[in-house]
Amino acid sequence: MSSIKISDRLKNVLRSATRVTVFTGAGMSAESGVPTFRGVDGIWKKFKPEELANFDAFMKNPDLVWEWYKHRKQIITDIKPNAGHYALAEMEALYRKFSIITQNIDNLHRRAGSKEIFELHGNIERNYCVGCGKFYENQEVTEQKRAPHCPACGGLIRPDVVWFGEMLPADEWNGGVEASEHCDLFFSIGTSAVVFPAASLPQIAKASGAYVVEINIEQTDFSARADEVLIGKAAEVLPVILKISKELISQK
Ligand code: BV8
Repeated sequence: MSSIKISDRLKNVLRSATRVTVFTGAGMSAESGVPTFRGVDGIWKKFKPEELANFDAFMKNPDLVWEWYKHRKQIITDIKPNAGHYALAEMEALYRKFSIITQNIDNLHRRAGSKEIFELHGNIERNYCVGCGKFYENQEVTEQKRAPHCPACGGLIRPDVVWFGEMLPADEWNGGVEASEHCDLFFSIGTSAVVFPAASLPQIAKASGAYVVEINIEQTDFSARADEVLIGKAAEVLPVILKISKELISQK
């Protein structure tokens, strides 16, 4: 039996909730083999993510930034959703309303079968031209070593992700705020809660009266404000929560 213990309070909320919102960060995909954002891997260690994930860096050295994203696109191509992604996809059917708000750009929630997903920071499988805005799928551009140029207008093509200093896509952000303001239960999973405005969502949920549960392998800047902190790997904790939810709801 798993060593993961959840409180009676959380069991009551899992049984009675009608609306559940889940907020995820890079730790959600760690067991799929995606390096966490601040644990930047290998050759990229010499760069701080903030130095590469910004528009000025791209315009100053498009080939370097493109090569970093090409490296990350390759990682994403080779990996699969983990048991945590699949548990969340299955939990969706247990509740009247179930929303996922992710900071991740790896598309793993969608590939695991989740339906309502707000991608706050974009998606690494999409690209667009900075000149005319035309979208390009990865297979149209990724084999190019250097930053590709738009056949339609000659502009530089960039990954469709939100860089530091850039606004989050309005629909995704507004959807994420609404899902945080109107839920009975809010999970904050695998995020260091340091990148804003995304990191304000757990606080918004708390202020709106949700029961807020953090799942992480260690304490974060938000832990003290959570109602409950479950220390463990997302891919191990979430299947346990799914199992308990199913049992509680079947007893209703
Ligand atoms: C903006 C896409 C405004 C690119 C990313 C206050 C308010 C508003 C903005 C700011 C502010 N203060 C500073 C800012 C600016 C900045 C910011 O927040 N900087 C930080 C560094 C201080 N924010 C922005 O620039 C945002 N835009 O504010 O625009 C504006 C206003 C007017 C006009 C113009 C603009 C845009 C931010 C988006 C940046 N893009 N990603 C890409 O990925 O290449 S952010 C990047 O960090 C990723 O999306 C990542 O998801 C995100 C957050 O990191 P985490 O997901 O939390 O990952 P991390 O590695 O940090 O942590 C992993 C966690 O998992 C750890 O806690 C670990 O313990 C845990 N873990 C590990 N393994 C497991 C696990 N947990 C469970 N199980 C495991 N197995």
